[in-house]
Amino acid sequence: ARTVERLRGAIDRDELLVYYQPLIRLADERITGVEALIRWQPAGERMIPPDRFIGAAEDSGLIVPIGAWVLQESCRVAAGWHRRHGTVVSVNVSPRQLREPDFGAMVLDALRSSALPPEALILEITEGVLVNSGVATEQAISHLSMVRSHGVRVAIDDFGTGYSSLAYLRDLPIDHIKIDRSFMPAPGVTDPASRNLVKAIIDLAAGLELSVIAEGVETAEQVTLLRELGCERAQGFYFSRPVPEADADTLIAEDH
Ligand code: G
Ligand code: G
Ligand code: MN
Ligand code: NA
Repeated sequence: ARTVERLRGAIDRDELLVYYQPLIRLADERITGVEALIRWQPAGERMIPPDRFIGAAEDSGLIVPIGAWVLQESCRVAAGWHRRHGTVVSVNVSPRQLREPDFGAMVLDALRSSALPPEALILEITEGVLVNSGVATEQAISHLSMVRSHGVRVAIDDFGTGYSSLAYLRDLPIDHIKIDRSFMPAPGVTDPASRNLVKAIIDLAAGLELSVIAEGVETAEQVTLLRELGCERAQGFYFSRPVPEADADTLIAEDH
């Protein structure tokens, strides 16, 4: 309850900020985009990571204005990077946001006011949003289909951690899958099963014409494996942690 009270004022007090983690094309290890990741920096206190407040923001509904702010802010920042370097931006969307009737209008508004082309925006959703049956699911699908018709791309985040049904990958409005970091073989682990699991996901995606982003890449061995298996893009501490806007700006500029 205290978290919700404090979070309520956080936007007005300018305590929220967005960090950016580079998305790397494995073929040449260049930065092709960034994932926007929210942070909360209350004055004079330690920074609060999203795990500590996203849950409360969802339960209280505050994720709706907060999510709109993250989208506005990251589209604004990414528009400059896109103009200069052609990079894209990937933004996390909570299930709660997709229950808002004006979700699609909110997205198009963020694009218009930032002048970021729709093709340069990826929305990340978790698979649960699309596979439970019911009104909320249908509404989410219709929102995503609408923004997709304007050119926005949709990614399944944390792929492989949720549901067993795979039919949705074929039937639903999706462009990318992000392989959850729990699938990356741990350092020193060379058993065929771990490798084959990653391979199976990459091959499945290829068969459905979905592009793959591997998450949580921390070692050179993982990079080599992913490249061998034909994975297109990756992100993780091996390349860069999520960093403040100014640092991301430097990373992108130095790379292009
Ligand atoms: O940034 P970090 O790696 O600590 O993120 C932890 C979790 O918080 C991740 O699951 C991420 O998807 C989620 N998260 C980060 N930023 C946002 C955001 O802007 N909106 C939503 N809904 N989730 C976010
Ligand atoms: O759920 P989502 O994919 O949005 O979560 C992103 C989260 O993963 C962020 O909290 C980010 O800091 C974290 N992350 C990014 N790269 C790595 C990595 O290489 N290793 C680990 N352990 N976490 C990572
Ligand atoms: Mn994500
Ligand atoms: Na993820």
